[in-house]
Order: sequence, then structure tokens, then C-alpha cells
Amino acid sequence: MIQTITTTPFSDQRPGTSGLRKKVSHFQQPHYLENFVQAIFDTQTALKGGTLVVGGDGRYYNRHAVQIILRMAAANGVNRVIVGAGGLLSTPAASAVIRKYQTQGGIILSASHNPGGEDGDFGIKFNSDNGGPAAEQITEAIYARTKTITHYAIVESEEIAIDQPQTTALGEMAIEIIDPVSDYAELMESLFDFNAIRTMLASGTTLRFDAMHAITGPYATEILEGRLGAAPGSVINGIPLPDFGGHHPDPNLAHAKELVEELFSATPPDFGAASDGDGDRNMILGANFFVTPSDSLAVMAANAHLIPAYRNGLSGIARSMPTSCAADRVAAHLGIDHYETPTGWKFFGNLLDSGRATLCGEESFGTSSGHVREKDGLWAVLFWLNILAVRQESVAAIVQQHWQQFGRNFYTRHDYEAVDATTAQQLMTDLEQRLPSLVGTELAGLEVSSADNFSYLDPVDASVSKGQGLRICFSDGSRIIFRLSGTGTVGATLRLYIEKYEPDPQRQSEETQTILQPLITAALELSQLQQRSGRSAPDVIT
Ligand code: G16
Repeated sequence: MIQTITTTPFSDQRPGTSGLRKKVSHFQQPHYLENFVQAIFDTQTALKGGTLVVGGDGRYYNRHAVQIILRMAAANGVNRVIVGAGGLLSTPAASAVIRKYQTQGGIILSASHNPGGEDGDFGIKFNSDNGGPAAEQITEAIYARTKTITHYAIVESEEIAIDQPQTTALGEMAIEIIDPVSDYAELMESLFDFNAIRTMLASGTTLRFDAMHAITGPYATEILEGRLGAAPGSVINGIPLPDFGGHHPDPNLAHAKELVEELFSATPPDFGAASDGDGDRNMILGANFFVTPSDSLAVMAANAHLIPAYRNGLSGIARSMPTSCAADRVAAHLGIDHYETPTGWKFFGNLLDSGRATLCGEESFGTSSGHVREKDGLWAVLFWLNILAVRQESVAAIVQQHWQQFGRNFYTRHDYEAVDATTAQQLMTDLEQRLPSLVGTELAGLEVSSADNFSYLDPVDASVSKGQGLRICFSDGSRIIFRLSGTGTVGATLRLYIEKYEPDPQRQSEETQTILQPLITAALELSQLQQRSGRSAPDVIT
């Protein structure tokens, strides 16, 4: 029985960098989730009579949301829904499933690296039929619909069984419950040289993968320990929990503490990695060595020819604007195009779909390729393991050789979290007004060559995305960037990104924060960030 429920709009349902993310309690308001889901069905008309993929990272409220979405999908005429068993699908696996079964899109439930649990965050986003996060025009259309919504449709139903792979039905709609891991694992086997990695692990190379009690646990256990033969226990925190064990499932130096301590101990494993809440981010470590995400993209690009799937070369490399320019140097060396996009994986979609780019990466611990339309944590780990298996050198040696060849882009990001939103916005507005007057002046002893608010012209559909971050560029390639995060759920998160290029191998082993200090000081003085926010230090440094 289809019920039509009367509702009124919520004014705050504009998707951010990656979907709608709010506190769980916010989503628990009557009709809040339903309004957003109905706006998806109202605007994505191909779903009527089509196939929809549904899955999430297993955080608190995931199971409840899956039930609601299934009942609403049936009421809105969806023909078939493919659901990961238990309502689980990592974000890259959801992308892979959308593509493999040629569906009309998917709804992914996740707040990514944000904390989970009853007091944590929840999120929902729509991915299009290419498997990627919906483009801005689509998220804006969904948002516009949430502002005028008056009704939603839902069928009455008992709790729908979603825990075992099987095919069932809800009214006329088929529900196919699939194993969340197998399609993804198969895809990974098709891209990498599993035999070479297996041989390397069998001959003593040790690894530690921290799944952070999030969605990648079952994927990593199956692929790394099951199919590749890594020693049992190589995957730590491998059981997904609704509150991620009370931790912040963000794979960086601050939050993957246990892993970082082990990799920097006296007897470290050879390789370490972590992934986030929904499995799309990655952090790569070697014994006593941290690879910045920007360097990771550059090293992967420079070594891609060693990997079966990328043996024939890359068409191009894309990175988000705040990501360091290290990958651009590799692109120049390879004689291929490079692209600079706004922050947000959705901006890579057109470049991948049109074959302009093969590899994409972001400073926020994300890398991936055209095999899916999301960033992919475990894929990046396998890419690195494949490089190690071929080169038979340590992570540190590979990165240091890379710097010698291409120069080193020293890089850091300082985050000031939960800053008063009006204060943060005012800071950005004031700073933007000063940008034109900075060009040609000196800051931290360096000449400012350009300063602007980044605007992106998509080369494929000619859409323009303005206001994507304030950047101050210097004539030696250094950059200072200010940006407001689009994924936080409390106040504003102000991100300060600093980069300095160092071609001299003698100076490439210096300490990052020390090398970058003059630029950091200049950025703080210019913006008055600490005085205005009342903070004396960033909350997180990566
Ligand atoms: C999302 C986006 C990424 C973006 C990141 C950080 O990642 O998909 O493209 O780089 O947020 O965004 P912000 O700086 O606006 O917080 P995820 O892993 O949270 O989905």
C-alpha cells in the first residue's frame, strides 16, 4: 500500500562537497531523510522503472535509512534495487556496482571520515549512472526540489530482510541483496598483478592495514589476507562498528594513531595503510615514513606503467586545486595533460568519462582512476603494493628517488575546526578583497605572482564553478591557499594549505613544518586567522 505523506521543506538540505552531511539527530527529525530521498526520486526520473543501488558505510542510522529508502523506492516506481548485504557497500564498491550492472544510479549512505554513532554524523548522496557523485547541476536540482516539497511516497512494510544475499520483492519492486565484497574484489584482481604481490608477501614483506573499525574491514580482510596471503592480523580494527569504536575514522597522522606509532616504532612493518569510514580515502606509510597524499599521486603516476591496468600509459592526471603541484611535474615529464579542479570528487567525473584523465588525486587522502568514479582507498593500497612488488625497494627509497628526479613539493594543511561560521566567512571575504593588491609584492621573502579566488571552467561541459578557494601563488611555485571545508557539520572548518617547491636534493630531507614556517607565518599575519578565530594553533596538521 503506497502512502502519500504530507511534509514541509527544510531549508538546509543543500548538498556540500560530497552529499548532505549532518548530525544523526538532525537526520532523525521527522521527514528529514524522507524529504531528501523524495527530492532524489522527483529529479532523477530515470530511476522510475530503472535500477538503483543502495548501500552505506554501516554507521549508526545506516540500517534505518536503508529500510526507508527501499520503501520509498517501491512507492516511486523503481523496478529493482541492488543492496549490499547488511545495507553495506563501501563508496568505491558502490560505484563499481553501479557501473557493472549498468544501473541508473545509487544512493550512498555515509558521512565518510566524520565520526559516527548516535551523537556522530550521518550522510546521504546520490551517484549517477556513471558511478560518480552527482554533478553540481544535479545536486542543485535536488536541493531546489527540497525547497518546494509538499509530499513524499512510501509503502507500508514490515522490516525488510537485508542481511543475506538473496532476491526478494517489495510490491512490484525486486530487491537483490548482494555480497558487498565480491564484485569489488574481482575488479581489483583485474587491475593489479596479484601474483607478484602474493610472491612479495610470501617472501617476507610485512604490512599493516588499519580499517579503523569502518567499512573497509571486510574488503581488506578478503583481499589482503584472503586473496593475497598477507599474514593473519595484517588487517587491524577490521570489524565495522556503527560508532567506529568511538574513533574518528579519518586516515591521517592525527587519527590513525595506532598505525602511525607502529610504522614509526623500532620494528616497523615494511608497509602501512589506512582507509576511512566509507573506504574511499587512503593513507600510505612506509617503515618510518609518511607519504603525503599529493606525493602519493605523483609517485603513482610516475610508476603507473608498472601496473597491468595502466601499462599502456595514462591519458592525463587531474588533481584538486589545493593538492600540491607534484603530479603536474610528472604529467609534464610524461607529455600528458594535467587538470586542476575544485575540491570534490564530482569534478573529476567529466574528465574520466571523456577519457581526458586516467588518474585523479586530492590532498585530502584521496586517489583513484577511471576504474570507478569515486576515490578508492583499497585500490590505492594495492597500487602501492604492486609498485613495491615490481621495484623491490622500500617506500622511502621510492619517494626519495622521486624527489631527486622531479624535485620535492613540501606540503602541509592546517585545519581550524568548528570556527564560528560568520567569523570564517568574514575572514574569507576580507582576504579576497585584498588579493589584487598583493600581486607583485613580497611575502615571506617571495614574490607574489598571482592571487585570486579559484574558478573552474569544466573543459567537457563548459560549466563554471566559482568561489572554490583563495590562492596566493608565488613566482617560485610556492602557494598559500585558504578554503572553507564543505564537509564539516559544526560551524566552519577553515583550511590553510601551504606548499613550497624544492628542487635541491640536499634540502629535500628537511622537516616539512620548518621549511614551510615562513609561509605559514605570512599566511596567518595576512589573514589574522588566529586572532579572528580565537585559536592559537590548528586542530589538525596533516
Ligand atoms: C570529500 C570529497 C573530496 C574532498 C573532501 C574534503 O571527501 O569527496 O573530494 O576532497 O571531501 O572536502 P572539504 O575540504 O570540503 O572538507 P569524503 O572522503 O569526505 O567524501
